[in-house]
Amino acid sequence: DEPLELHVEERKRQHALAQEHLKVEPVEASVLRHVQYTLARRHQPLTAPDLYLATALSVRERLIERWTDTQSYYTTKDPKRVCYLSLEYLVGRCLQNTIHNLGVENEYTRGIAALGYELEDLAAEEHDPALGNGGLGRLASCFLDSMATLNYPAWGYGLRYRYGMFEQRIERGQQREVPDYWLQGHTNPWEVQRLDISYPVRFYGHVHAVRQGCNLRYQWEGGEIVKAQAFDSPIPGYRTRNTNTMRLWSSCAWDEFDLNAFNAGQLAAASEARVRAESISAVLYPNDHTDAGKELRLKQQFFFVSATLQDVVRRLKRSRRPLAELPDKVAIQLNDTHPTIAIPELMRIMLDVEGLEWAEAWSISTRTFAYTNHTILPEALERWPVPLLERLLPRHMQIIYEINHRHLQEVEARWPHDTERLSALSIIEESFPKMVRMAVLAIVGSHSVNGVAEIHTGLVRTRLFPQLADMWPERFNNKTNGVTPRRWLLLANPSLAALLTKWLGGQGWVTDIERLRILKAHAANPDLQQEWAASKRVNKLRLADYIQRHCGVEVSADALFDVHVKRIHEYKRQLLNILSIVHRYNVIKAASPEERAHMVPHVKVFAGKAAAGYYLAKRVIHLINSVAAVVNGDPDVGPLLKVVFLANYNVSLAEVIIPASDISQHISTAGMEASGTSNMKFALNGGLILGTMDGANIEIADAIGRHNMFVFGAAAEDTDGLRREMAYQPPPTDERLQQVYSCIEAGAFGPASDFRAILDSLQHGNDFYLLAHDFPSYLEAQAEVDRVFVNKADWIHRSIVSASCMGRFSSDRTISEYAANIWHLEAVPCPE
Ligand code: CR1
Repeated sequence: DEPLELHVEERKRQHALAQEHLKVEPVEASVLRHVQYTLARRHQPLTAPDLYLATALSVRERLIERWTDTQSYYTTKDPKRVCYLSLEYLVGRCLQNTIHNLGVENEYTRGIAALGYELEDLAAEEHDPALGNGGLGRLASCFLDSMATLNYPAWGYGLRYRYGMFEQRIERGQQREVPDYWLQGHTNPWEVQRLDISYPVRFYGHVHAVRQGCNLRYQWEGGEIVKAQAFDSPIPGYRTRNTNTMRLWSSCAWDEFDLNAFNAGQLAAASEARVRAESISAVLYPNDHTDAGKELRLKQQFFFVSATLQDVVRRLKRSRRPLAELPDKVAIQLNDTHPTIAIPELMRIMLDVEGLEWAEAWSISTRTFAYTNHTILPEALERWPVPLLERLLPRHMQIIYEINHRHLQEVEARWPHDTERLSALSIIEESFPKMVRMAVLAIVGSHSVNGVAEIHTGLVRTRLFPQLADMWPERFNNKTNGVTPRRWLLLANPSLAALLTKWLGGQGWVTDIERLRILKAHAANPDLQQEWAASKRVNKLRLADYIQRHCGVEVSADALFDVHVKRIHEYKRQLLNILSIVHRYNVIKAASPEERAHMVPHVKVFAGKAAAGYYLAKRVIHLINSVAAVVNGDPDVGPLLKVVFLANYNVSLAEVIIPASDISQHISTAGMEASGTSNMKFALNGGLILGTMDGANIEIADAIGRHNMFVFGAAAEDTDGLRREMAYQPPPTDERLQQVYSCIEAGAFGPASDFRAILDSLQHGNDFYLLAHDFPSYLEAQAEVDRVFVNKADWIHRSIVSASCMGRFSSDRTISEYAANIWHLEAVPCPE
C-alpha cells in the first residue's frame, strides 16, 4: 500500500485539478450541471425558465469567488467603509449586468447559443425586483454599481420587502394595482440568506433609570422583540474584482413559535407574534413623495436602522476598535430622512449600552452621519407624532428631546431672545399633537447635508432650511445625481455601445464617459451620423415591436418618438402633455390633406405608476388612455398621431424605452423636481430633451448647450410671484387650451364626469402647477421640435453633441465626489 502522505498528496492534487476544471468548465457544461444537480431536472426537456435559473447559478459561482475574496481582503485591510442606508433599491434584472461586469459575455453568449437559446431571451425570464418607488431607489442602485466599480469598500443596507412595488395593469383605461410577490415561484439566485447573521430589534417597552455613581443611566426594556435576518446580494464592479454587498433585512419572529401557547391549545395566538413580526418587511410603501404617516412605516424604518447599526458596531468590535474610532472607520449616508431614526439609535447604543458620555457620543455620531435631501415638496418631509414615538420608541423620544434641548441652547447662545428662530430651528414642531421633524433632526445630527442638483441644493438652503443653513453654512453642499453608464448605455443600448466602442477605439468609455466628448468634433461627420441614425432606428424598431405586442398599436419607426415616462404626479405635469396632445389632435382634424402632408408624425409614449391613493394622478392615467383610444382609432389621423400608455413601468421597461426616444419630456413646474435622473439617461442615449429649467435639466443644458435642448415655461424664481399675480387677477385662458377643455367637456373622450376632477382642478383651481401659464410656451417649444426634426442632419448633429457632452452625469463622478468630500474614503482595489 502507498504511504498515507502520498495518499493525501494525491487527494490534494485531485482537488486542485477539480478546482482548475471548475475554472475552465465550459459554460454549457456548467449550466447543464445546474440543470441536473441543482434544479434536479435531468430528464425533462429544457425550458427557458429552467435555463435562465441554471445560467444565473452558473454565473453566480464566478461571482461568489470574487465576492468572498473581496470581503476577506477588506477584512485584512480594514479600510474605512461607507454604509449607504436606503429604504429603497430599484435593482433591475441582474443576469446580464453581472455577465457584463464580469467580462464573460462572449463565453455566455456562445455557450447559451450552443444550448439552442439566446442569452437575451433567457435574461427576460428574470423577475425585475422592484424594491423602490422611482428615482430615489434607482439612484441608490446606480450608486452601488459605481461604488463597486470604483473599488470603494461599500455596503448598501435596506429592507427585503416580500411585496415590492405593485404591478400596474391597465383595465378599461384605468390603473389597477396587483401585488408584486416577486419571490414567488422561483428561487432568487442573486441573494444568499445569512443564517448566521441576525439581530434582535426591540419595539415598545419602557425606559428604566438606574443611578450609577452620580449619573443616571437609562435602560430600554420590555416590549416586543423581532428578529432581523440578513439576505446578502453581491454587487459586482465593472471589470474589477471588487464585489460589494447589498444587505437587506427581513423580519421574522424572535421565537419561531410560542410553544406554551401552542400547548395550551391557542393555535392562533401561537402564530400571532410570527405574523406580526413578518408584517414589518412585508410591503414597500408605494407612495412617491408622500409621508405614509403609518405606524408600520415607522416600524420599518427603525427595524432596518437598528439591525444595520448592530451590524456596523459588531464589525467595528470584531476589528478590536473602540467606538471612538467609528467616524474614522465608517461613513453612514442617510438616503433621505427615512433612516434618520439611526441618529438617536446610535446615541442610545453609545450612551446606554457602551456607557459613553453625551459629548463624546454626540461628536462620534455627527462625524459619522451625512444626510441627502431628495425633495422640497412639503408633503414628503417626514414628521412623526411625538405620542407615537413615545409609545413605539420611548428611549429614542427621550434622546430626541435631549438633542433638541442642547441644540436650542446653542441657538439661544448665538441668537439670544430670537423666538422666531428658535421655533423654526426646533426639531419638535409645537402642533397638536407635537411632531418630530425628521429632516431637522437629520441636519442637526449630521456633518453634511446635500441636495441632488444645483438648483435643488440652492432651494434647500434658501427656501427649505434657511435658518439651518445660516447656522451651519459649511454643512450644506451639492452632489448632482448621476446614472451608471453600465446599465443605461452598455446594457440597455447594445447598438450605440458598439458604435461608441468602435469610434472611441475601445471600451474605455464604459468607466469614463467623459471620453464621449471626442465625438463632439465629429458630430457633422456623415459616416458617424449615418451609423448614429441606424442605431437609433434599431432601438425604435425594438420599442415599436414592444408597443405592437403590448398595446396592439402599430407605430412607424419613421415617426418622432416622444416619450414621457416617470411616476404620475401633478408636478411632473403629464396632464400638460396630454392636453397638448388633444390640441395636436384638433389641429390635425382641422387640417387640409396638403397641410397634413407637411406634418411631422408623432408617437406619444407614456408610462408610469400612480400611488394607489392619489386620485388625480389616476384620473390622468384614465384621460391618457381615453385620448389614446379615440386618436388611435381615428382614420382621419392615421399615422400622424399615435398615443400609447405602456403598463407597469419599471427598470426593464425603461431599458427598452429610453434608447428609443427622439424626444423625452421633463416638464415639471420649475422649482419642484429636485433633479430627475431619467433626463440623464435619455440624453446619454442620444435623445433630445423637451423640458423646463428645473432640476438637473439646467445643468444638462449647461453641459450640452442650451440650444440643443427645447426649453420652455416659467423660471423657478418667478413661480411664487406668478401665483400671487394670478390669484389677484386670473388671466384669460389661452384659446387653444379652452378648446381642449371644451372637447373633454363635450365628451369627446368618454363621459365628461370621468374627468370632472381634472377639469375642476384646472379651471377652478389656482393653477398651482402653472399648467395654463406654461401652455403657450410649451406649444411653441413643440413647434420648434417639429421644425428641427424634419432636418435630419441637424437633428442627428444635436443628438450626437448632447450625448457626447453628458460625461458629468455618470454616477461614477457623483460617487467620487461623495467619497472625496463627505465620506473621506479611499479606493481599495482587490488584487486579481
Ligand atoms: C426626486 O423627486 C430625484 C430623485 C433622486 C426624488 C427626483 O427629482 O432625481 O429623488 N425624490 O435624487 C424623492 O423620491 C422622496 O423624494
